[in-house]
Amino acid sequence: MENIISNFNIEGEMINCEEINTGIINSTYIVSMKQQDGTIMKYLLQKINAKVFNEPSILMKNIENITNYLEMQMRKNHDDVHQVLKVIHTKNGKSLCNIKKESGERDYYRVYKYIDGAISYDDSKDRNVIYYTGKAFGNFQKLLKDYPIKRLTETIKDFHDTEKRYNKLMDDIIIDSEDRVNEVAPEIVFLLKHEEYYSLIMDELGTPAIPLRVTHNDTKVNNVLMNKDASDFLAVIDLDTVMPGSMLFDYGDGVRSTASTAKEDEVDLSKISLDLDLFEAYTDGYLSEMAEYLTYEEVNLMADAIRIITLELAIRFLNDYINGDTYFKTDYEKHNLNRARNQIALVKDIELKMDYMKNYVQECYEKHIKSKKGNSRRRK
Ligand code: ADP
Ligand code: GN1
Ligand code: MG
Repeated sequence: MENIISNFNIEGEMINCEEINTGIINSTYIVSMKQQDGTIMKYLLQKINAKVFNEPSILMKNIENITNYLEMQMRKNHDDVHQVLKVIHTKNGKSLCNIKKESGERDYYRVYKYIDGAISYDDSKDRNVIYYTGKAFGNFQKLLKDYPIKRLTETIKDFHDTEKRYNKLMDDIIIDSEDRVNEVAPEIVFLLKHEEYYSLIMDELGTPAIPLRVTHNDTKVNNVLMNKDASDFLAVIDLDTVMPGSMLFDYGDGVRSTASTAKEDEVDLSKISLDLDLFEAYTDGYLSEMAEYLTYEEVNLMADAIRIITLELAIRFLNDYINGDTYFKTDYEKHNLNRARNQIALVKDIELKMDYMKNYVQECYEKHIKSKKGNSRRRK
């Protein structure tokens, strides 16, 4: 690690390097550097998963464009509370350092400034934390609402094209390369029965009804850093999947990942449901930032989006299982299958609560629109 760090424009002597094991894609390390005056500076070193992101330099270009723009917006708004990820360059001015391995393949590393004084919750059920998670991602989209979207590259093609992901699953079921299809018949039947939902968002994406926006695409609680007493968010992190897309996937994934009563790989399916209190908290936080910029159709589809993204994750986990676990990191043989079953159980519960959620989204949207109108009348 010392070798890798020495390529970056960082001062001091490396005294510690600790791996963080929360993500299931990249490898992440907190690196502590002792300065000449004895103080310690921390950095975040990441090895980018090149199997998932096959053009790391394009990905870094996206991240630098977005972080520079966000910094500019925050300066304009005199926001000195929230922070933006800061990319540290290599000694020759690059955002990535690549190291050739014996196999001839390359590993790609990047470094961010470590954001200190923050708490990263991996699995919080605290209403406040979830409210500020929704608010952080809403604020992120709001600050980027006028960003020239053509400047952004799709780092993973068709990332949230649920229908394409479903079609790929169907193709791979026929190939059955690992001889695992036999044991997953009930899951396949469940996904077949939900075909009508897969193209609901994508069919209209890019039209005025569902406009292309800058989206984060991984709106989990651990991708927001909170302040110490969870009375505000500090920063939105993990910008690898920032791409043009629909706010519906970001919102839906935010609720899916934060409001489930169980972890994504819980095997006791009776423990899995959607916590309506947390759903409300996330929705309230998100709409407090974004309500006034959303279209009628977007608001209308928000609750459906929670079901669609959960189905998408079930499809992705099941597909990875059938293909021999090549994408998501797994700890044991049926890890991806258990994740798929978990997401299917969550869909079943979401369906029971759909009417309630639709009503709540509408009420909450109206509440925020009214309060914005009230504020702008008072300003006049
Ligand atoms: P992954 O793509 O594997 O999820 P992340 O970029 O989200 O990787 O980083 C993993 C964890 O590292 C985060 O959940 C957070 O706890 C911590 N982290 C990431 N970036 C920073 C940062 N700049 N400052 C402090 N902590 C960070
Ligand atoms: C992956 O980066 P990480 O581990 O937070 C995945 C997301 C999934 C998530 C499910 C690039 O996220 O799409 O929702 O796992 N990221 C990528 O836990 O595929
Ligand atoms: Mg992450």
